[in-house]
Amino acid sequence: MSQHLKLIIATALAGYSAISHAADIRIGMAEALTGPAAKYGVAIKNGFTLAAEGINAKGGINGNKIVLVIEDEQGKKEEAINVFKKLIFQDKVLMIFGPTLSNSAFAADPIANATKTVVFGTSNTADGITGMGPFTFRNSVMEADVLPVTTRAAVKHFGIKKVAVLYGNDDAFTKSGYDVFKSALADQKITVTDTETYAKGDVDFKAQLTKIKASNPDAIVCSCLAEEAANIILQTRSLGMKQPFIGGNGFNSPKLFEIAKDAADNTLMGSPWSAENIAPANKQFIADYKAKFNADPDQFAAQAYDAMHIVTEALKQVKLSGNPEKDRLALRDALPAVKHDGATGKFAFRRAAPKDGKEAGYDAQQDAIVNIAKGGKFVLLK
Ligand code: 1QQ
Repeated sequence: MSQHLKLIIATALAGYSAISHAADIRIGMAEALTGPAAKYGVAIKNGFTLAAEGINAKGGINGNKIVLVIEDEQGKKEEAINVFKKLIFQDKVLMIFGPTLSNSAFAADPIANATKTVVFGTSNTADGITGMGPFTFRNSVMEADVLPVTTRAAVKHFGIKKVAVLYGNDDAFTKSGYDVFKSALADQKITVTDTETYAKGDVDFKAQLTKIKASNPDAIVCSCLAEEAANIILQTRSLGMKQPFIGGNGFNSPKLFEIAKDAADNTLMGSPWSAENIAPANKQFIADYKAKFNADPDQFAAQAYDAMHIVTEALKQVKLSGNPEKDRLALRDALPAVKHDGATGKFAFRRAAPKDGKEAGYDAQQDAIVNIAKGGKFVLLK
């Protein structure tokens, strides 16, 4: 054998062993890093980054390092579609985390399902997300599981009997939250004094709030994203109304308090995560997050952090082949069995019911706890 041929074989073997023993695991992340939803998206990105760095520092997954391929979907449907295509076809990622909003997930997740690529939402809480197909997973707890617990807590804590409802009618998450609130209020025999809507980007809610004021509710139920929620709260107070708010997942952001400050006091909101949970996994997460980002984490960062660990648990069971199609299927088959006890507490997947006779994906099986805003932050409702 010529020296030249030996060299080629040796190089090829070295290359092969590099792939089989220490390959990069490329994971796509499509989140809203700019635009109105960026406060959520950046926290999510931080949660993933922190988790991936921690996992890599401990040797990675069976010796392989996680490499995050990060894309900004801007909180827009069309961008989410573009970015999903890039990640799947060009970057050939193993799976995708994201997108940030349910609204974008309804546009982009079908691409992941059509290409048999796992898409894992850590912040999508609308109904029907996992109905898009068997490759859609989420660890974000559905509004359908959280809101009835929150309204029940509001009755107990404030003794409310009648509420007004306000929601955004052109966003998948705010609409879905409205539907869930509506049926929870009916089930719990809470009277609705008035229902009002707004559209994405609205900044003046005085017309709706004046009608709500005239209907004299005990509390205001708001299915809104954080920025709109905060402005609604401020304008409610400027109209002299003192009613507490009851919100959904959109309220789970420091942005609410950056804008509304303590005008948001007494708002009730449900979430699986709390900064006050003193379980070791959560204490470690909070300390590491503060050390790295010099800021307090939120629920969105915690869910992203846990999701990376959930995928890591699944990948530990998988023998990666280097063939993206095969590896994507292997990941999808390994994920459902994962159980995790992380920053957000005990977690398991729950198979979603088939939709229109089509196989569905997996929702989060996790308990929600109710928080109350006090002095510009959420604390556990005791
Ligand atoms: C959704 C949400 C938002 C609040 C995510 C940031 O829950 O769009 O489903």
